[in-house]
Amino acid sequence: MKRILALLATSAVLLGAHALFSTPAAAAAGCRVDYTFASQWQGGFQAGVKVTNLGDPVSGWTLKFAMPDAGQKLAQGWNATWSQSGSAVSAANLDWNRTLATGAVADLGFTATFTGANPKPTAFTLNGVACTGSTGEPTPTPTPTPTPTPTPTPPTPNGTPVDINGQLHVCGVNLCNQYNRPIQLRGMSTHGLQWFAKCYNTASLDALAKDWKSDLLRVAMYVQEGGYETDPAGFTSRVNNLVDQAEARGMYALIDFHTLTPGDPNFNIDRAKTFFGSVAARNAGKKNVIYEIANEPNGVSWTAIKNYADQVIPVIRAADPDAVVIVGTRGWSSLGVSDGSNESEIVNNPVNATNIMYAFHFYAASHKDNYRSTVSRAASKLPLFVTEFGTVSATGGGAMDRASTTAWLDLLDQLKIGYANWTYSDANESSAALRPGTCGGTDYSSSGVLTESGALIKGRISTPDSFPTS
Ligand code: IDC
Repeated sequence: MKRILALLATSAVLLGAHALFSTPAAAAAGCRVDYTFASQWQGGFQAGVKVTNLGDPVSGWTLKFAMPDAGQKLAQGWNATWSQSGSAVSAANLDWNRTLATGAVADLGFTATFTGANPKPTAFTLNGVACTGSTGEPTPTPTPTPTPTPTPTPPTPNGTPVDINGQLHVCGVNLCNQYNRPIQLRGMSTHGLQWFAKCYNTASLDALAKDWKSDLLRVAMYVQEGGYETDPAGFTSRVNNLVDQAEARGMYALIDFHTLTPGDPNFNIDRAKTFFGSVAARNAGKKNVIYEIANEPNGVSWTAIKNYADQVIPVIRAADPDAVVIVGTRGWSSLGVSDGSNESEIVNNPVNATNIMYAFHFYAASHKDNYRSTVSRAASKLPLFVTEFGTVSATGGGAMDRASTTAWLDLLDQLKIGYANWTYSDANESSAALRPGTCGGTDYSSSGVLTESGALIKGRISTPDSFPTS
């Protein structure tokens, strides 16, 4: 069902782009392209393409360029409709970014495979006019192995993520630290506590904090499927214990009320009020707690979700007034996209509270360009947090999609959107970061315990944070 809806949404975007060809677009009188290698891996790379319109405003555009090496093949692109024929690549506007005023920028990107050398593309044009200001001009001598743009590593002072950032709050569309500066938190989600409690012990949490350098632990407390509803006091105490474990290691704890089936969070509203009233009172004095009140609403309108949020948030605020609260969104926290909608229903009818963010979830093999373009657009209007994502398909299994995961994480880095990966567990499914059997042992640190997904995500999470301190 999710897949069908996603396909329909994709076709709608493509139809929208087609319709534009009947609208004559003014020719651009000039343009500049800033082309960057965002990252590179064995046989593949990701590039950013920023197009600045230096000419008259346009109401529809196509960017064209040439891949200089026949082995460079576009895998996927975002924020435009991409195609390739031979070495010629074209990227046509989507509906939402069709207009480009003079000086305006379209921020595009793509992933591609390559064999042999990997020089920069050449001959950028916008609506047929050469982008002479381009920094993506042919390099006189193609560099055989370009160095990926290094991530700037500002001097982050010593200390854990919670030491440095302290109590968090929402500032505009960002998450800000105690210095009122935007930060991005990168970390892992537990699997369901009712199934994988043994994966959260001293050794595994030490490895998560020290080796993975995880900024946060999302504590996924299922409500159904053998979760909270079967033992409210027991699950509340397990969650509190993990909040303490995260705090002791300087990690933020994201308390996830993991509703999934039934999809209407109102089904659990009394449980939610009891649970959040209790955990908020108990943890009010801590700086490391973030509340996520509904994992993935589905089969339910935004109005119903908002009604739930408008009732549950005051319960949290009464006990813990300054904590950030994250609200799940329609269509399995897809900002509505998996239901054929988008973020505008939230923008037009936001939750009645401050210091809140909205959840967005993706599974990289299932959710691609149309979801990425929604997030890039929505991120300028709504505070977003990717409280759950997988490198695989939405079933939690199937092949890992490295290119799509890389595209997603680069986008989230660029937008400073925090994220938690599903899952830090040894579940027998490809989304799990640890190989089956790991949680029965004591080694959580060697590379041998990591799955393909775990290795990719650990590589992303363990890079230095950039947390401003003034
Ligand atoms: C999946 C688990 C799987 C478990 C199932 C039970 O990976 O082991 O049997 O839940 O409901 C979500 C949900 C998350 C899912 C995950 C993968 O938030 O609970 O976990 N997923 O399907 N949304 C999209 C994908």
